[in-house]
This record gives sequence, structure tokens and C-alpha cells, in this order.
Amino acid sequence: MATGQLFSKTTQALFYNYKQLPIQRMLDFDFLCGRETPSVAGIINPGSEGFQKLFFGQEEIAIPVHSTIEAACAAHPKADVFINFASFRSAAASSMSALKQPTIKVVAIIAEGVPESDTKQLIAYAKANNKVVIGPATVGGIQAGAFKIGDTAGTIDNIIQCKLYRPGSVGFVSKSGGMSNELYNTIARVTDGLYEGIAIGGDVFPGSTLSDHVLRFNNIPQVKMIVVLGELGGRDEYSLVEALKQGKINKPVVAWVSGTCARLFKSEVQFGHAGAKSGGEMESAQAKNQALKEAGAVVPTSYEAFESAIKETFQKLVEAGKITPVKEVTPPQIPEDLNTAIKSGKVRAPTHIISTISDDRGEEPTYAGVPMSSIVEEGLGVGDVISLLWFKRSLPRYCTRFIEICIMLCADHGPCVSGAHNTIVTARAGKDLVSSLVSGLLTIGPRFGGAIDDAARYFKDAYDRGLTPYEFVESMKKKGIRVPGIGHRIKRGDNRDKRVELLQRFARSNFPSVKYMEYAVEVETYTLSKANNLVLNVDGAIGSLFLDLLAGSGMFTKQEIDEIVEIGYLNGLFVLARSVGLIGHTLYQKRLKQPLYRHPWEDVLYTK
Ligand code: Q5B
Repeated sequence: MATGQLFSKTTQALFYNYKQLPIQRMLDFDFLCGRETPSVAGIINPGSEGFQKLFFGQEEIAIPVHSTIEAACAAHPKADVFINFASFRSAAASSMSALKQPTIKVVAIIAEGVPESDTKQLIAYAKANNKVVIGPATVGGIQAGAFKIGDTAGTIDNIIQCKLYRPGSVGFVSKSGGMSNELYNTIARVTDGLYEGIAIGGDVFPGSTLSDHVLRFNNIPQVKMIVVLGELGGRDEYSLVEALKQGKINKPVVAWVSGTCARLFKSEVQFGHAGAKSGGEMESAQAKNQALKEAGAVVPTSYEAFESAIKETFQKLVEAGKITPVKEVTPPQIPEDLNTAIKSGKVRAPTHIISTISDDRGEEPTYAGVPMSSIVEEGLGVGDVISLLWFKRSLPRYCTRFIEICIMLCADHGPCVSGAHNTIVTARAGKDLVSSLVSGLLTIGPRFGGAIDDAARYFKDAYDRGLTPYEFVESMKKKGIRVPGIGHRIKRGDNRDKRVELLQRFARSNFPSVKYMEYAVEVETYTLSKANNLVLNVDGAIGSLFLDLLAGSGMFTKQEIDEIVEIGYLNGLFVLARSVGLIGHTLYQKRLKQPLYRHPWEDVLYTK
């Protein structure tokens, strides 16, 4: 592997599996480093395509999302790093596909638990094709001031503290991602900073080894010294020992192999990483530290002394004139996310929607402040839910029962009414449930089902102004307006609408007053004297009775009643109720597998 630079300030990556946070952290790092182009060229989200909005500094950018690795590579031929956030189940297959793409040179595999046999195949393929695998089980790596993989180096605050926004002179490689964060901090404190850091991952078979990266760092002119943090288990450190012995590394190497405490345990110990277990003597931290020391690396006596060993090595290089410590720069400020700033109380932002009728933020959703559990536990019904969500108050039981009766009685009126007919025709045209339902609902209006609000408006106005039924009906006639709530296509004076009768009966025995309904009945008496079909219909009955409910319940001010009537709440009852029936008609037609409806010619008057 031992070439040099893997990354630069223009390196771009493809990110496999959409993970908002690590991608945003990469872009924030880019901004901090003063990169001109985002380091993430594209996202691969198997099965979906489009764009994902993310921040690049203060600006929002749209990063293309591709459904396949092949499509992403074709669209972004300059992106040569593949950052694989797939699960351990699919990491190997997707990494192999990426390695097979001619444009991809480096693959970082984040998942832990990738089967060792799969990793071995990836390693063999990468070696044969001169490509680099970092991981599995890694956080990734970073080139200070240039490019960073995923979550490497943690939060922006940590990155700033570790001065990773600009390059220093130290190449660092470790097995552990967590410990690399620790060492980035140490290196920033006692040297002029990191040039590049790689965590190779804690598996028994890492895609690239400690010595692979040390040899590579040796070829990078900007890297003046190399820091290595190994760990007990495995023999990776011995290839570094060999390289040192063979004189392949001419830059100072400060190394420590952690896990010296393993000897304090009586039996074999497995530490956090799959590869970090105390095996034979050769694999012990002590043996590896000794071998590294004998090969010429600077090896401290303990981890505590690691920092001063790094510091001394760095100072020697400065004194020898081999390092001119970099000039400090002040990184730009990353704009804080609005949500974080709001949480910390630093800013306030106007909201765009007001909602007092329902809230889903707490432990359980509430309707007008009433938790769902109490609605269920208190045995409340759909009438109570309507009362909370439409009127923002708990109405007395007789009122909510009246609402429920309206819903039940208006749920359906056979297949021949406008709404059901439209729904049936739509369902038979092969349309889905929502389209069929909506096509039926769209017929609800001034003639069909949607006359409740107007009935309430006109009856209220006429009654409140003290008009006699005669004056009311005749004034409407003069204006050329049909009295809403009066008249029906099939109901007659001698064939009354049962629904009207049931509503009236309920109201007469439960409402404190039914003055508006009695007025509507008087209007009906007058209209019936004109024509037998001018009965009080179900819309008129509900409209007038709801006026009685609003006025008689004592739960609404006069102003509130006027507002309800003016806004027009009551057609909602018919819409809600009839949805039940229209859904029934849709499902029934589909169950019967009814063919496309075509109206018979015989039923059309063809004329000139
Ligand atoms: N005339 C409902 O009319 C209908 C008059 C009137 C004064 C009136 C008509 C009307 C007001 C709107 C209304 C709700 C269109 C109805 C519903 C739900 C449903 C449906 C279902 C269900 C019926 C004959 C003569 C003419 C007209 C006069 C009629 N209505 N005068 N005020 N309100 N009502 N809609 O039968 O002199 O001959 O010219 O618009 O409340 O939708 O089951 O089907 O649950 O699904 O077509 O119950 O009444 O009568 O138009 O032939 O008129 O009566 O001016 O007089 P028709 P037309 P003239 S409940």
C-alpha cells in the first residue's frame, strides 16, 4: 500500500446510507477548514433517489442521493473515497461493490461485526487492485485542514480544541477510534498539531494495518514524526518492528502499545475490540512495546509518559530545524443550529402555526388539553372528541350524544345520492380508496348535504329578527334563494324523513330549549302548503337543532355562536358522517370486483 497522501483539501467522498449527523459533521469540518467544495459529493441510499438538504456553513446545499453505488460513481467520477455506514450485515457486499468501481480508491467501513472471512476477501481484492480499506469497526480518519471521515474527532468543539482545522506535522495511527480522539488532543497540546490521523479499527483483520499507514506517512513530506498507538492482541505491531529494523522508516516514531494491565488478570482477557485479547506472550503489550523499542521507536515506560515522549520528540525536531511550527490561524465560526440555539435560550424564533386544539409533544397526545388516556378511561366517544377538537371544550353528554346521532344518521343514504354515486363510479374506474372517497365528498354542497351551515345562518337570522315563517320564506323567494334545509328529492309531506324525526325526538327530550327547531318546523308547515316535497330535510333539522344546542347548553357566548355560524362548522358533521358511508361504498364495489361503469345510452336524451 505504501503510497503517500490518501486525502487532500479537494477530496470528495460518496457516503453510503443516509446518516444526517456524520454527514453534517463532515460538512461543518469542511467549512471550518475553508474548503471550497463540500467533501460529500453524493449519498447512496439504497432504493431512494433525490436530494438531501444539509448545511455548508450558513448556506443550505442539496446533496444528490443515488439509489445504487454504480449510479453514484457514474455521477461523481471525482469522488474517490467511499464512506460506508452500512450495517454489519450489508457492509461487506457494499464495500466490495465500491472497491470494484474504478473511481473509488479508499473505502472506510464503519460497521462492527463484519465477518472476518468477508473482510479477508475485501483485503485481498484491495491489495490486488491497489486500493485502501480503512476499518471495519473504525471511526475513520482525518487529514487536518483537508478532509474527515464521518464522526472522526467528534464534535466541532473538540475539533477546534484539537486544532484539526489546519495541518500540523504529526502522522498518527491507532487501532482505537475513541483513543484517537484522546491522542488528537495530546498531539495538539504538545506539538504543532496533527497532519493526518487514521483509526484502523479494532478487528482481528483490519483492512489496512498500523505499519501500512506508518510507511505511507513516511512518504508524506509534511509528516515529520509519527505517533502510533497499538494494543495487545494480534501481531500487527511486529510488521512495524520489521519495517523499522529494515530501515524503511526514516522519521521518528513514538509508539505505545496499550493493554499492559492484562498481566494483572489471571486468565485471558478480552478488551473492547474483537482483536484486543491477551493471547500468547508475543501478543502481549509488554512484548510488543519491547520489540518496538529495540527496533528504534521511542517507547515510553507507561501510557502516562506517552505525552512527554511525543513532546520531547517534537521539540528535538524543532531544535534540529526539521520542523518550523505552523502559524496559528483562527477558524471561522460554525453557525449554530437553530434548534440548539433555541434550547440554550440564546435566540428566539417566531413560530408559523398556532395550535391549542391538539398537542403530540408530551408523553401522550392531548385533545384540547385532555390526555388520550382519560378520553378512553372515561368512556368518552367520538362526539366528545369532536367537541374537544372542533369546539375546544368538553360539552355536556347530551350535546356530544346529539353529535354522535347526527354522525350515525348521516353516515349513508343509499347508493343513489350524489356522493355515493360519484364514489361508486370512481371506485369502478379502478381508483384508490382516497380518490373514490374524495370524489364523493366533492359533491357535498348547497344542494346535497352541505346546506346545514346555510340553514343555521338563515333560520337564526330570521328567528332572531322575529320574521314570521311567511315573511322569511317569501323574502327568500324574492331574493331567488331556495330556503336551505327545506326540500328533498324523495321525501314528501306524507313520507317524512325518519332521520329528521329521530333528531327532533332526541332534542325534545334532552335539550333545554328547541326554539330554533320549532321555528324551522313552522317554516316547513308553510313550505309544505306550497309543495309536498318542501319538507324540513336532514340538513335543516341539524342546522336548526345545532342552534338550539349552542344557545341552550350555556357553554357558548353569543359572540362565539355568531362566529361558529359565520365560519360554518356544521357541514363538517355531514362530511364526517358521509365519509363513513362513502368508504363503505368504495370497499363494497372493490369487493364485488365491479367493472368500469358506463352510463347506458338509453338513459341519455340525445337531442339537437
Ligand atoms: N323549491 C334538495 O329539490 C333540493 C326549495 C324550493 C324554496 C327550497 C331542493 C333544495 C335546499 C338545499 C337543501 C339538502 C335540491 C337536501 C340532502 C342529503 C340527502 C340527500 C338524499 C342524503 C331538492 C321544485 C320546486 C321549485 C323550487 C321549489 C325546492 N326547494 N323552494 N325553498 N328549499 N333545497 N339541500 O326536488 O315553483 O316549481 O320552480 O335545493 O336543503 O342533500 O337523500 O337524496 O342524506 O343523502 O330537485 O338527504 O329542495 O326540487 O328543484 O325540482 O324544485 O320547489 O323552486 O319551485 P328538487 P326542484 P317551482 S338533503
